[in-house]
Amino acid sequence: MSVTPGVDAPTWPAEFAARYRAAGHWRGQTFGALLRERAAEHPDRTAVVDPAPARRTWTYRELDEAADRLAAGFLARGIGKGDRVVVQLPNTGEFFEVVFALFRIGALPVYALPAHRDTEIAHFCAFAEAVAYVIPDLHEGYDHRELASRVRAQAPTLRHVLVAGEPGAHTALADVPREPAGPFDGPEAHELAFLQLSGGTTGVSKLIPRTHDDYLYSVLGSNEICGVDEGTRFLVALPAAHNFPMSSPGWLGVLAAGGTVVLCPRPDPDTAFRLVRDERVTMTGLVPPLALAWTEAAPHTAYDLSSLELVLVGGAKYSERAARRLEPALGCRLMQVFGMAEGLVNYTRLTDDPETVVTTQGRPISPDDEVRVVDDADADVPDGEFGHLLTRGPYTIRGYWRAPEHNARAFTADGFYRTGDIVRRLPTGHLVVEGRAKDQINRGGEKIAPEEIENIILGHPAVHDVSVVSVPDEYLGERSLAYVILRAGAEPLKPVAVKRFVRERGVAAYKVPDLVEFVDVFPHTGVGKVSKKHLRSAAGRP
Ligand code: OOB
Repeated sequence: MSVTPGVDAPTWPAEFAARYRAAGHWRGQTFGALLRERAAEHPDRTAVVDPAPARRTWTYRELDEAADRLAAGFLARGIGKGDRVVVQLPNTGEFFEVVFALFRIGALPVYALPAHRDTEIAHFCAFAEAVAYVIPDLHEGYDHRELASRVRAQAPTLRHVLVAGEPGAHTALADVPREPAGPFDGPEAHELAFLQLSGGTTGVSKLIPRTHDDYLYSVLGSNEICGVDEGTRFLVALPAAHNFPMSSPGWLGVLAAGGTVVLCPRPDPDTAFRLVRDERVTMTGLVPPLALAWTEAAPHTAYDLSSLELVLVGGAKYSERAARRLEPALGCRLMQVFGMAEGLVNYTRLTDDPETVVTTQGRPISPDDEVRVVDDADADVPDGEFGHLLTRGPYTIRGYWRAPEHNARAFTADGFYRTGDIVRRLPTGHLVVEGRAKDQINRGGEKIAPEEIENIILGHPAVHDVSVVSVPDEYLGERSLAYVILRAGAEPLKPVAVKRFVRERGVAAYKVPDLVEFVDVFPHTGVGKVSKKHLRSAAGRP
């Protein structure tokens, strides 16, 4: 199932592509070629450490060869260029073998998170017309093989379910033939590398098509900003499939620089601190609630954290108060990162003064990132004033995968992405994130589209109407609250029954409403729509 450029995935107009190539941003290198290059330069250096349950390592040569052999095995199974493969693996070494094998043959990983369940996986398989789905056997006590059996029954394009571990009714990843790689028709750097998930504001999440060229540019730019080199030992504390730990500077940045990726099975301070000590970790990326947990635990830990040099914090707003505490507690530098899977990534810089690092969310990677801050009528506002952030540039997509109608709203006519974030730009170019215009909940970095959860709750026979909003939370930043209006004459429900109903529909646990309240009416806006602003303020949020 091939990909038609410009149709399945909108691309950059020719004059922009030519400009980004001429500037040297797009280098014409694929991820597969990059790994090959590093393996040739230093075959015996450690690329990946998977510490759990028994410590396993991959040298650059081993990872390169494993990717080649698995690539050949995928081809032998009929998985080829342009095919979509939903990859739902936790932070394990197999994740790297699988994604690099797919990159090499030009098949596109669709990055699911380990938390995703039936609703999300079925959607990814159907929408991407996936031919294969790669899972662990059990993860955190959950049997992904059963999930795969249910999804497979309703996904006509899905030909393979590959299991890292005991396969059950499916095929073991280990049984995919590991043939010596022959010559094959790999991707070109301007072609798609993978489909990333959007945080989403609509009932179902959109897929984000990223090319080798555009993505590598952001990754190598991130390496420069973060000082990543062959001595970097990066802890992947967040799920490896997420854009932040993949590219900011993330595992791809570290592998591009010849450093070492250390996988963290769980990001709690106890697990992570032990790994920092044992593996002499120098760098990691965290969402704000984790950064806070690490900050609070560090002064009391018995583990030696002195190898840590830099912690990046992003994915959600990091409060200034929490930011001020990180460096003294962890004994390392802090960098804030404000990024999005659609493209634009901002970092504070190692050369910024300490106030800028704790009070801003950084400035863009590239001089060719175009940033506009505009009012409701798309007119630019002066620096220092609040406005909607629009952006266009060498690594920001021009449209979502197969979503022309949504693209017409999410992008301006001249190709700027409407981020949905409300920011202020300082004269230095640094951005301060002040809020959000998009209908989304950011639960400690995990994004929830209220509409998706509202649609599920509306399926309950006792429910007349529902509105899901965010409420402030000291630890997570935001939590979700479902306001529910029951049908006249319906049996009263308990909040827990609504939560159970959502959970049983099979969605990621972080999307189950934290709170449920029953009301008689919603406040409405002038045009008769439910006013989320009023609901949020009723819940104590301005
Ligand atoms: C990262 O990517 P996504 O795609 O999960 O979410 C993007 C959205 C942004 O539009 C913004 O609303 C929010 O997440 N966000 C932040 C933030 N970083 C992301 N809001 C406030 N402060 C921040 N520092 O979350 C992502 C991708 C790459 C690197 C880092 C984060």
